[in-house]
Amino acid sequence: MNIRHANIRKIAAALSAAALAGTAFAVNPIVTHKYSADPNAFVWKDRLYVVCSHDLDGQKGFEMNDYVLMSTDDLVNWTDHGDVFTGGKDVKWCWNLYAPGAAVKDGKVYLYYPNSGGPIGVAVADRPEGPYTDPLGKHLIGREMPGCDSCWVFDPAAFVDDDGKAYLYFGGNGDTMARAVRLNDDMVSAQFPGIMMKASKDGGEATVMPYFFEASYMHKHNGKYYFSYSANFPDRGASIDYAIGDSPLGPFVWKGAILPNWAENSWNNNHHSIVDFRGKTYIVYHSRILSNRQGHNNVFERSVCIDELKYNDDGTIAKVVPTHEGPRQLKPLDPYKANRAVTICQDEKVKVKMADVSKNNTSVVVASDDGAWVRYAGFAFGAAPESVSALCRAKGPAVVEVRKGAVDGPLAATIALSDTKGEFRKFSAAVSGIGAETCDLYFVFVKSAAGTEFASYRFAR
Ligand code: FUB
Repeated sequence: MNIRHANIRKIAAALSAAALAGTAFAVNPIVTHKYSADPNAFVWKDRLYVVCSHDLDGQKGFEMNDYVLMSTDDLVNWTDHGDVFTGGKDVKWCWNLYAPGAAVKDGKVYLYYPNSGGPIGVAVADRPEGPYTDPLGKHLIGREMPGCDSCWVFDPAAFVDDDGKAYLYFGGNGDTMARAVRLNDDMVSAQFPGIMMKASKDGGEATVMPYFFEASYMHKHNGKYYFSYSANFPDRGASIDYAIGDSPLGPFVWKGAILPNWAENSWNNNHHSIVDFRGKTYIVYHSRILSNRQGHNNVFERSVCIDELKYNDDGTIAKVVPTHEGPRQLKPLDPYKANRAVTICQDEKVKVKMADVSKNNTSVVVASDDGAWVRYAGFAFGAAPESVSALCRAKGPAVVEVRKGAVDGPLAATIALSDTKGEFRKFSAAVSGIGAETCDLYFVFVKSAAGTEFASYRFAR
C-alpha cells in the first residue's frame, strides 16, 4: 500500500468510525433467514460465537434436533455457519436438542446438550464449527446421579473460572430444581453429588433459588459470581432474574430482574447468556420478534437478539431494555477483502446451506426466488470502488444487482451470471455511484434467482 493510499485509508477509517458511532442498525434479531433460540454465547479467537437451538419453520412444539452457530466481530453482520451438531447423527442417543451450553477450555470447545428435558450429554470439537464428537457415547448428567434429581435435567450452562475449575449448571421446573456440579479437568466427567443452587431473598435464609424456572447461566464480573435464570411465569412473568455470590456455588443473594419479559417475546419463555466482548458486556436472548413481524405469531418460532448489558456502581445489573436496534456496529466492513456472503445483517427470501466451495465444505447463501436480497451493513469504502466480483454457482443466466442504502436504493452494479455447470465461478461488474463513504449494500437477486448460490464477494479500486 503506498503512502497516499495509507493516508486516504486513515481518513476514511476515522470518517467511517464517526459515521458508525452515530448509526443505529435494526440488528435484532441477529439472523432473519432462520429461527434460532436458547443462545449460548462464547468468545473464540477474538470473535463472538452464539450456539443456538434451531427452531424449525412452522414447528408446533419444541421439535428441534440440531444446533445452529452464528458468529460476528462487529455485532451487526453475523456469519451463519450452518447446523453444527445434529441429534441422531453427531450423537446417537439424543434426538430432541433443547438449549445448549458451550465452554472453551485449553483450545477445545465443549458443547453440553440435553435430550429434551434430559439427560445431558457432552460433545467436543477443535473449533466452534466442529466437527463435534461424543466422547462418552451416553449421557454425562442424569436424574439418577447423586444430587442431580431436578425435575428437568436440562438447560446446561458451563462456566470455567479464572482458576481453571469448571462447573455445569442445569435444572428446571421449580425453585428447588436448580443444580450444579463441578466438572473435572477433562470437562467430560463430573464430581458428585450435585448441589442445589439457593439464594437468600430480602435478608431471609437461602433455602431455594427464588422463582427459578429454567435457563441457568453463570458469569463472573469484578470477582463476583452472577447466577442468572428464567424465573417462573406466575410470579415473575418469565423474566431473566439473577443472584450474586462470592463463589461459583454460592451462597447467593437474589437481586431481581436483568431482562424483563416483553411483548416482542409474546410474554413466552425466556433464555439468555451473558458475555464480555471487546470491553463491553452483552446479553444474548431470544424473542418472537421475527415470527410476529412475519405475521405467524408462532411462539415456537423464536429468534436470537442481542443488547448491551451495563452494571451499576455497586455491581448490580442495570435492567436491560430489549431493543429492535441492538448494539452499535463495532467496526466497519472492509469491502476490499473477500467477504463471506453468509456474513449478513438482514435478508429476505434466502436460505443458507453447506456447499463445496473450492474443496471446502462451507456455508453459502441460496436465493429462493426473484426478489431475494441480502443486506451487508457498514462498509468503509475509503475511495470509490471500480468493480465488484462475486463467487456464485448459477443454473443458468441470472442477475444480481448491488444497490446502495436500501433494497430499492441507487443501482451500483449489475452482475450477470451464466450457467456455471455445477461449479462456483467468479463474476465481475463495474461499480458506479459509490464514493469514499460508509454505506450499507444490498445484493438483490432479480432475475432467474431461484437456486443461485452465493459464496463470497469483494470490491476493487
Ligand atoms: O428450547 C426448548 C426450551 O425452551 C429450553 O430448553 C428452555 O430454556 C426454553 O427456552
